[in-house]
Parts: sequence; structure tokens; C-alpha cells
Amino acid sequence: MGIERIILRKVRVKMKNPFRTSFSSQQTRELYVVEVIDKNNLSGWCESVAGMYPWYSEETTESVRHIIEDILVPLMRKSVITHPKEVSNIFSVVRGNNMAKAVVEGAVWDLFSKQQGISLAQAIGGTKKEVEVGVSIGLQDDVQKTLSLIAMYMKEGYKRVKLKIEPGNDVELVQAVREVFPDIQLMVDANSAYALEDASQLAKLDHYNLTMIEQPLAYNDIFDHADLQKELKTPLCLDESLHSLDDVIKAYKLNKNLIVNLKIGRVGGITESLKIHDYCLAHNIPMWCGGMLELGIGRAHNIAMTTLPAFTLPGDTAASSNYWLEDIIEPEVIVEDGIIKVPTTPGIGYAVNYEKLKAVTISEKVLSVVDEKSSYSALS
Ligand code: OSB
Ligand code: MG
Repeated sequence: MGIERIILRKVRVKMKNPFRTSFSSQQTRELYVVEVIDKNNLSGWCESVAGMYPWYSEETTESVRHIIEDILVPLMRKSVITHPKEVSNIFSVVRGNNMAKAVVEGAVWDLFSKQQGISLAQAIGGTKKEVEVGVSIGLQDDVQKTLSLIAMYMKEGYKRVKLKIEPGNDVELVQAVREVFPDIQLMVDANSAYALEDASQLAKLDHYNLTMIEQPLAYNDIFDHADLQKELKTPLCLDESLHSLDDVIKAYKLNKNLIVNLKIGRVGGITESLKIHDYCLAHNIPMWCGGMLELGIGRAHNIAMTTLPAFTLPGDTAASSNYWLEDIIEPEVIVEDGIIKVPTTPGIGYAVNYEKLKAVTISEKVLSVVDEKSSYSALS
């Protein structure tokens, strides 16, 4: 593919409002934006979804930088990359660190699509022209606030609402929402805040016609979730504990009611995501594309992923303006009647605005991918 260099830009951005889950409240994000540049000066883009602190998963903003700079880029220097599907093989000697792998691989996929002159959606085999999306609502100080947020999102046409819950902030919250919004597509996400002993409390949620309960138990558990499912009618969805196709296969073996939240970063990239997608499609496992409070580049990747046929449930890719005063892509991601029109221009289909990117960049590093000893430079 003629990849010559990678630029790592650390950006700092402030969200319009704090986003509170059972594990943290955050309003500032620091993340790496990765630009992969080829010998014709074409650029591919992706953004890291790792948090600043290891509250959601082990990875952090800076662990991602370390792994990219000190491990993944040196591996790339020793390899010839002719297709983005090869990148996950090259990285497979590295255990874990999926978000670091995914941000580099995602940028290579964007570059590849641009080299081919096709959209990223097309490059991965997606066919949908538009995708339906929902919205994730963080924990609020009072129920009224949640109700008015839902009213606003319903007016904007979002196809489903996901409520964050935590012990002490669950059944009454859902009950209050259901009284005002009896028919909306509603689900909850506990981000691992419960234990198997809480089964009877979680079973009360069965009365509210929820599409699913996302990751109630430990971030690294698959087994107990399957036991919990036996106590619940509402399907359980896994987020934190699915890192690969193997994890999905095991979770489905144990629980035929499984729903999959697919996050490209959490599973190590687009190639692994495609494997998971194909498995879910073949086994009729409902799936949807999760979100990690992304800027526009990350949203664009999620939109492309959602164009694949097994993504039958609305995902978490809200409009850029839901979280950001100003995005770094043009145009921003726009949601109308709960629908995003999938861009058709090459790659991710949104242009990075260098001025806006520069305004939020706090450090920048250029890494050469071409090595004297590499076969790539010997060939070129
Ligand atoms: O559990 O899906 C999650 C945000 C950060 C970390 C984990 C999660 C979330 C969200 C937000 O729910 C989804 C979004 O990007 O809108
Ligand atoms: Mg989740």
C-alpha cells in the first residue's frame, strides 16, 4: 500500500455536558488521532477510543500511544502491507491492546478505501444507504432531567434510547420513563455495576419491555451473564467482555439470547469486527454498533460498520452536535429522523478539517513506517 509515515496527534476536547456512567463522570477527552500517509500523500484516518483512565477497559490514552509507537509501528516496518486485512495478522503477536491495534488498522482501512476510490462502507462490503441510530443517556441528577432529554431526542427522531443505570438508580428510573414513554424502544446499560446476587433486582426490569440489558455483570465475565440470563426474560447484551470472535462464540454457546454490542476499538479493529459480523449474521444474533463518545472520525468509522446487514438494531452513533460544540470533520455527522445518510465519497466520507484539528491538538509526532531493512523499501 506504500505507507510511508504515521502522524500521532494527541487532542484534548471538552464535551458539552458531563457523561456519567456507573463507572465515571467525564467531560474532557484526551485521545490520539492517527493519520496514515502513503507515498502519494493520501491520508487515512482513525481515532482511538481508549479513555484517559482505565475505568472502562485496561487501555488508556497513553497506553495506546506507547503500544503504537514502540510496538505496532516497528512491526509495520518489518512487514509488507498490501491489504488492510493483513494488519491484524501482523499485530497478532501482541496480546490485548485492542484499541491501539484498532486505531492504526482503521486508518489503514480508510487509506485503502481512498486508494481504491471507494467508500469505507463499500470496502468492507456494507450496502445500506442510510443507518438508523439511537442515543445513550448518561446518569442524571434527577428523573425530570432524564425525561426532558428523552423528550428532546424523540423530537429529533432517534430510534431508541439507552439509559445508563446503577444500583439505586435503576427500576424506579425505568418505571418513571415508561410512564411517560410507554412505547419507545428502550434499553439500559449498567457498565458492570451489578453482581449475580442482584438477579432479583434486575428481574424487576422484565416488566418494562426493554430491548436488552447491557453488561450488568463484571467487565471480564461471560459465564455469569449466561447464568443471569436464566433468571431474566429480557435479553442480555455484552459490551465490555467481548474482545474477539472467540468471545462472541463462547458467549453465544452459553446464552442463545445474546445480543452483541460491537465496538471496533474493543475488538481490535475492522477485520475482527467483520468476522464477528459474519458469525452474527450466520447465527441470527442481533447486533448493533456501540459508541465511545467519539469525535467525527470515529463516528464515520461506526457509520461505515453499521452499513453491514447484521446490524439490525439502532446503534449509539448520535449526531456530532450531541456531544461537541464543534467537530473536526466536515460536514459534521447529522441525524435526521433518527437516520444518518451514509456518505459515498472515498474512505470515511467526511473530510478532516486541519484547522479545527490543529486547534485541539496538544502534541504531534511523526513516525516513519519505511525502514532501510524492510522489504517494502527494498521493493519500492
Ligand atoms: O458502555 O457503551 C458504553 C461511553 C463510554 C464508554 C462506554 C460506553 C459509553 C456509552 C456512550 O454508552 C455511547 C456514545 O458514544 O454515545
Ligand atoms: Mg456499554
